[in-house]
Amino acid sequence: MFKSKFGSIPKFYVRAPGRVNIIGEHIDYCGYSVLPMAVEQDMLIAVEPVKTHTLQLANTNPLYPDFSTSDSNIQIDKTKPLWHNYFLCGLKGIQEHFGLNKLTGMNCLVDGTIPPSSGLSSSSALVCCAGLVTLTVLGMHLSKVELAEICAKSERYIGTEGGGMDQSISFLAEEGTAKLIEFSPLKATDVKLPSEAVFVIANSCMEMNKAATSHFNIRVMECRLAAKLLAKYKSLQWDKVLRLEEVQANLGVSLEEMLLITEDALHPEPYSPEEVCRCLEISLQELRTQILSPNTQDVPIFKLYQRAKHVYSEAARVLQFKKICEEAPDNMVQLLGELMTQSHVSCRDMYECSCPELDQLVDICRKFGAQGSRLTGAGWGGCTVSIVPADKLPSFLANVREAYYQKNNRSLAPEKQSLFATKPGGGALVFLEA
Ligand code: ADP
Ligand code: NG1
Repeated sequence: MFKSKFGSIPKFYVRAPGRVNIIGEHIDYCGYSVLPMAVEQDMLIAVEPVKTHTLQLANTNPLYPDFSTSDSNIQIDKTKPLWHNYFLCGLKGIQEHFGLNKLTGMNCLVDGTIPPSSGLSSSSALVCCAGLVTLTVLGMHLSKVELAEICAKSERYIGTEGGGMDQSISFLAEEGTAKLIEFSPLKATDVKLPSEAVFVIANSCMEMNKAATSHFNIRVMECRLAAKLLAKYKSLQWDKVLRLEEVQANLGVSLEEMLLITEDALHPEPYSPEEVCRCLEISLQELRTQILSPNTQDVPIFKLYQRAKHVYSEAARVLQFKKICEEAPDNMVQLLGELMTQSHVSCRDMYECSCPELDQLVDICRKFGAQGSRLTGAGWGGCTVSIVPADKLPSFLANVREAYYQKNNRSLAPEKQSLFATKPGGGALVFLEA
């Protein structure tokens, strides 16, 4: 296909994997550690560097049209998350890092096997792959941590205010181990998963594109506002605070104490923008221009209590999960499963990022032998991840296939990657010709 598109053959190939987040949802952008692993599904890009400053992109999937540009001033339209814009995010991040103002010329053919908008990070895999492609064409070098940080920042050009989990695991993953990803400074530590259990991904078949709706950014802003209100309540310098983790760090208290402080400081009834302004003693204009993102300017209510409760409790569950993996007690799979199910309940009830199909799928997975099950990734659709005792895997897969997919006429098509067991895969790589 590369030959027929560009009349030449590729000089090298780059792959970057998607990921499944085992536990720690919607907390990376609050500064808290998460626990993902890379999946085998990835983005693969075949590349030919060219001397002209022209970028030509093609895709093996006809859903994604060809794109080409020679414009050195890389523009990314935040209102339309078209596929080539994710590539441009990665490219722009690297060019800016090195202060380059001429477009890096190349012909690229992209091939992806990660189901899109399903919580397995197809978007970040594409951004990371494009970043590593650009770095390789330029003949420059960066550490994996630097690459992850650059790509986390540059994916925000698409308009979503994400944390850094997806880009970090795409670069820092290693085969055979999940990772605890910590931020500021970015660090990945091995977490050995139980050998007697299997992690199974099931796709609800409901797609949700983060950049095309405001759901995701509303949550980021709710967490930001909750952090500011909590900081003000505790007489901290609230205007400098952006993330819930900063409040905890400034107070020097435990996550359990932060849950109690949240109960004292915030109320469960939703906050109107006017009430937020009264609490912070700022004007609506200041709220909009100095705190909120462009696509959350007209949000009528903010659920600050519920979002903060989710974040602090989820951050604690991640640490408990890691501790159980380290101590490996006899009932380890059951304990890990309980944490995963608690995480789903919190995502569903406090964070409101689930949907009826995900809830049904989680129930079905638990009914047929999963010790725990939860939505994974941003939510509002996409995939679940379940922990299943290895000896129950065949019956689990057969029963879930029948109860969720066949009964409801939902797709088992290979491209949907509907239901599969997965193991921790390796991170991004460049394949050069020998
Ligand atoms: P995810 O949760 O998978 O990261 P997003 O909704 O954030 O989902 O991003 C999905 C977008 O990524 C798609 O709409 C598309 O623009 C891009 N994308 C995903 N897979 C591919 C692919 N194989 N080729 C090109 N673009 C892709
Ligand atoms: P998805 O949509 O699953 O790739 C998003 C964010 C993550 C994280 C999760 C929720 C981006 C690129 N990704 O992941 O950083 O916040 O939601 O835990 O914004």
